Amino acid sequence: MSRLVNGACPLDCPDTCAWQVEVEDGRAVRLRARKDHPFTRGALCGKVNRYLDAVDAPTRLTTPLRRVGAKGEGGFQAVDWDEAIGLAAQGIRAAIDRDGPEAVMPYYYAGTLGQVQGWSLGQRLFNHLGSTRMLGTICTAAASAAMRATTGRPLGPDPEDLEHADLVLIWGTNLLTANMHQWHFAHAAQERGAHLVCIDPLPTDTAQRCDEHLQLLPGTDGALAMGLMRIVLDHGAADEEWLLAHAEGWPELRTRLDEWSAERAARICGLDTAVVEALGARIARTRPTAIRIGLGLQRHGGAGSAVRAILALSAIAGDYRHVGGGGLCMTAGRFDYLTRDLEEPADLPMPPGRIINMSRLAEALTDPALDPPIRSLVVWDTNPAATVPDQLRARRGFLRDDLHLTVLEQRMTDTALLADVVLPATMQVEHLDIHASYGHHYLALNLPAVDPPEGCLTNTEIFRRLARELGFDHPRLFDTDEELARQFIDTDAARARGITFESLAETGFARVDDVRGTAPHAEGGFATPSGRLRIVCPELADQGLDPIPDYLPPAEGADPELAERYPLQLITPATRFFLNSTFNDLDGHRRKAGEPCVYLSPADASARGIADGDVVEVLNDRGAFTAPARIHALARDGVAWAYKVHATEGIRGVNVNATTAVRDADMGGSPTFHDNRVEIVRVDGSRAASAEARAAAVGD
Ligand SMILES: Nc1nc2c(c(=O)[nH]1)N[C@H]1C(S)=C(S)[C@@H](COP(=O)(O)OP(=O)(O)OC[C@H]3O[C@@H](n4cnc5c(=O)[nH]c(N)nc54)[C@H](O)[C@@H]3O)O[C@H]1N2
Ligand SMILES: Nc1nc2c(c(=O)[nH]1)N[C@H]1C(S)=C(S)[C@@H](COP(=O)(O)OP(=O)(O)OC[C@H]3O[C@@H](n4cnc5c(=O)[nH]c(N)nc54)[C@H](O)[C@@H]3O)O[C@H]1N2
Ligand SMILES: [Mo]
Repeated sequence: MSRLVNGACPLDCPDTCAWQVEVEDGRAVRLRARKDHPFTRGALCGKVNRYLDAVDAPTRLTTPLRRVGAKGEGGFQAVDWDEAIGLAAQGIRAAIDRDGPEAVMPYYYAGTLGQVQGWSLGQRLFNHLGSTRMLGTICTAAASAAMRATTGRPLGPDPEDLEHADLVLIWGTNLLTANMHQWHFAHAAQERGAHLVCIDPLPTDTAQRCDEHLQLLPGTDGALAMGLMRIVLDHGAADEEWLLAHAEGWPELRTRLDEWSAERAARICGLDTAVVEALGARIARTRPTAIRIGLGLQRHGGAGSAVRAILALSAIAGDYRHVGGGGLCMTAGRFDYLTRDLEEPADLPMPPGRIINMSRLAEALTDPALDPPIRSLVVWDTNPAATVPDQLRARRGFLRDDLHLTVLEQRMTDTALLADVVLPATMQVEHLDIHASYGHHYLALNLPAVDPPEGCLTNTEIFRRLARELGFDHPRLFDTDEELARQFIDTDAARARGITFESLAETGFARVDDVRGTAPHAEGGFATPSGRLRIVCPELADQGLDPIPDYLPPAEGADPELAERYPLQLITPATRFFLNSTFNDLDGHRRKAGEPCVYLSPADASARGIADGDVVEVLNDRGAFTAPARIHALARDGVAWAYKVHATEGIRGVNVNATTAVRDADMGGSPTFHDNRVEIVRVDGSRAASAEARAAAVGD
């Protein structure tokens, strides 16, 4: 007899799919997408429909481990849970005794987007003990800060309403890879005759399926947005009435646009003026235009400014008046009013701790001036040894003998390999969780379907045991998983919508608003003090930023001196069959993903004597990685790419982040992964080296 249990995909992806687990004899035997979930629509992606492979994988961690031998050698010994928790607590206590609580730092991210397993008791414990606090910037910080400044919170049209737009700009995101279920709604618009434009330096699969592809230079989106606004204005299509009623700062922006022209924008973006003019004219005449703003474009030095300029573009022609029109980046703002932050309950004492930007981890772990140094790092739901910028420097930090590292994990990651204590965690089909979404408007409850392997505990249970071992007794550190899930939606707004733990347990998911089929910002309704969209945001001046939208060049992309030494820009975006490093330990996923490669244009390859398949080194002052080269006919000259985190030495080891920089973007302390100059050189002895060269080498 089998039964079906409602759940949700936990991955860090805008789609947060609703699924059902089929359980037979206590085992999860099949995973099915919910057909009745309006965003999931009966399909899981190519990586998650094999999620159960990860649950049963031979690479799954099922017993606590302590390090034996030197750091980084990979020697571990199985220990029982009491000893493991004792060792983790000892690492924390020793750091506090030596340098105070700020010598302890928690490090977490979105390995699961579940509120319970990701964003509750761990943060409570470390906040309560007064540790260093982590500023969570690694993914969306520039876009989030830009939206805070402009729309107050991440708000916009309902992603499902994109099907009503007549022009859709898919800007800085590869929907078919990273936000697959959004594609359905863009495609539905296309089928109706809408024009789809992809704005991306790379020839992605999404770009191939759009009607037009603007293959601009990386980090120049702000210039494109300014140029397009100027053209819209010149066509007399600025919606003055909407702008004056529902936006702040239109007169200042209009003046700023005097400095812009199609030619100037085209020159900066490396595009034909006629192409920019044509798109501007199309925007001027097409209502509604929708802009799906991706996160890829905000991994550059001028990222926040670019998102602000694009949001201004989304407002200039009055698109927010129409169903499906306007700018859409993330949807988190739809959940704020009906959910609660589980990390900082009001009744839990939380002494202030210093704040460290997670994207600067490599620096924080190696900076001799950091006082106190980080001596105990506790990591969950993330694999920073692979995913933070400046990987080689981070690795040196992780290898410090005076750093105690505890890692909660499901599998042996690059980070877990460097740990003093590894604590095996449960997976989504084994624990309770509750999910909001950053790409649609549905909450989901994930019920445990099966028992975890003996030897695995939920993150929350690990933190309860750690809190007890450390001698804490505040009840908020010991709430059960169900209590936490209930607290998340314990608001009047949720009750008013009939959303309760019980209702979610019954249905699996619930819509959080009624904006589908409406134009929610036709009359403003933004989360700013005035409810208006802030084209000009005066507070930005206090941060040394321009309060009026404008183009801010990328850091390395626009550096001519650096361009001499490192002529190629390297973008390292999402790849289809992994999620960051998640699933890279699974044979099936690895087979589908293929070998990690670096892609470059025919001209860039031939200028370097590189043939397709040659092993090359990708390098800059920070480090290098090697990979086979792939020559891509549609690559733009000067712009190469390699997929993020895809390690080149087996499943772990050096990856693209050996070359990326610890550097903040203009807003939010965001990292700048795609703003990265490199050179690519053929490695001697690579496959295509000429026979003579090979013979000569042997002769030597
Ligand atoms: N299959 C899969 N899905 C994923 C992920 C994954 O690893 N695999 N990752 C998840 C996570 S954590 C996130 S944050 C999202 C990320 O998903 P996206 O928002 O799609 O972000 P990226 O993959 O960083 O980059 C997307 C696109 O932006 C382009 N891009 C880079 N620089 C620029 C620029 O300057 N201007 C413009 N216009 N485009 C630029 C890249 O070429 C790339 O095609 O996806 C999530 N979904
Ligand atoms: N070069 C380059 N680097 C990038 C990016 C890029 O575009 N280019 N993108 C950046 C972005 S957008 C992001 S979001 C970061 C993401 O980087 P990470 O947060 O490091 O993401 P993952 O590699 O997926 O690691 C998540 C880990 O969480 C674990 N996990 C999942 N669920 C649980 C759980 O319930 N309990 C425990 N204990 N563990 C769990 C998984 O096994 C996995 O190892 O990477 C960034 N790195
Ligand atoms: Mo991300």
